[in-house]
Amino acid sequence: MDSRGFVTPDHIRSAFSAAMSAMYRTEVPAYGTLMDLVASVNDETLRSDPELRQRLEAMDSLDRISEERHGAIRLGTPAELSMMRRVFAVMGMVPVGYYDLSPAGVPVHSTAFRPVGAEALSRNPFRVFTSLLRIDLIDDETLRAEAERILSERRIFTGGALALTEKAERQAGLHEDDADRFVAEILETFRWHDQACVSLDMYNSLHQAHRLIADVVSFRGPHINHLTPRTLDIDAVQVGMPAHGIAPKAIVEGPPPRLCPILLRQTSFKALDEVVSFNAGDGAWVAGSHTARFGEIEQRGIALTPKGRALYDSLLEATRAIIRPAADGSNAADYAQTLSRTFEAFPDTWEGIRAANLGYFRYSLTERGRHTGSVMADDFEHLVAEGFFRFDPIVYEDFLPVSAAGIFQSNLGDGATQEFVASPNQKRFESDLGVGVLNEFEHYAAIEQASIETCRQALGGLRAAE
Ligand code: OOG
Ligand code: NI
Repeated sequence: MDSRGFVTPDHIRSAFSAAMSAMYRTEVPAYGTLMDLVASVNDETLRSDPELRQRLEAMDSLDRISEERHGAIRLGTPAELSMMRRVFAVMGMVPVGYYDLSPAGVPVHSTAFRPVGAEALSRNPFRVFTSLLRIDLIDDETLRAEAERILSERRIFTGGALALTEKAERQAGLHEDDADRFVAEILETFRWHDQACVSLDMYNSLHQAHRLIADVVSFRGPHINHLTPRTLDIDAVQVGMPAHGIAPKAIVEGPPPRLCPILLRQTSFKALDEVVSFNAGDGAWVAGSHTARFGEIEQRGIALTPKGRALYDSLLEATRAIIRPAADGSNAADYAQTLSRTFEAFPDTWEGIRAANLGYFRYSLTERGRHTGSVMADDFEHLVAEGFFRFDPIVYEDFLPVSAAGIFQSNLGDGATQEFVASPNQKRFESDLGVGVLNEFEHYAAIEQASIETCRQALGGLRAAE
């Protein structure tokens, strides 16, 4: 609580993340099973790897892991996107990064709403991958106009949600009782609706244009479509899923298993076939089904510099030039082997990654550094080499477009890959959003730089590093 009696945005975000998790557990029971599996794998991993535990403790991030998750929603209109931006701002979440999924055959573009800054992230790093439908990619003009009309008529926020968001903006904060009501009202937007707002015929037409278009346009709100806990050992969870009655997708997206994890590895289980009733007019409904909601897990590694990211992208591309993962899993073992072999070109020690300037680190004083007085005439690298500083990897907090496309596709059905004309549209996305998105690299660089500054001050008049 601050001096005016307002709760912090971090507090509201944590409450919202917990409320979403509780809701999704009742809506999608397999999510609860997955949470339990992840918790036991994480416990086991920490027990058998004291060095990992120590590093997470040093980074102040051990506590956040069991609470950590991301979700995803798909919005239909610019107005929904800009209102969602205001809602997330109340929880200390801002748009970071731009992802154009259209080259991968998914008619959306996206950003991730998340906290920034080391302190907020260590309190609760909850993020929401938020997509906006590219309605302009519907070829059929009549269908496009109809989809636009349907979307323009829906209201995805409750009156209470709008009023409390305005109040939070006006007062620059919320008191605890308002914050509780805010969380409850916003939860409504993310809830599943088993009654579609369109007829079965309309649903089928939208579905034919693209399954994702049907998912966005046919419902009253942008139901949360997955919630993803963070695991410390994704391969163990992937292997453990079938024994718990959950069928994982064929391959783990992202980099191969490594001693020093980089970026993000993800896997999901297939979307559920859910009973939905469609509006047949005059108060009548007909039964049908829809697949949208699924489960996902992820393992997060170090955030890469632009140089590291370029190396990651080129190695992933090189792998996929040799072998493309088939949706049915028939070449999964070959793919995993090729991926591991190709990624041998990426250094796999923290020092190697640091020396090649491939990743971001947070620096702190070692015992030795703490017990040394002022060090005047030495440079930063020398002091690192001398053991005055330790360096720990900064966790990657964002997403990967190729992985995201793989996750979308595995849940859209295997035949759903379609070609769209690629046209990066970041400017339009930002104008729909109402603000520019933050650049993820600048943000990690700032955290690294701030940690170096802190070390430098602690050591007295240490000369600036080149
Ligand atoms: C979002 C898919 C992307 C991830 O983790 O990369 C995503 C969606 O299916 O709406 O969540
Ligand atoms: Ni996801």
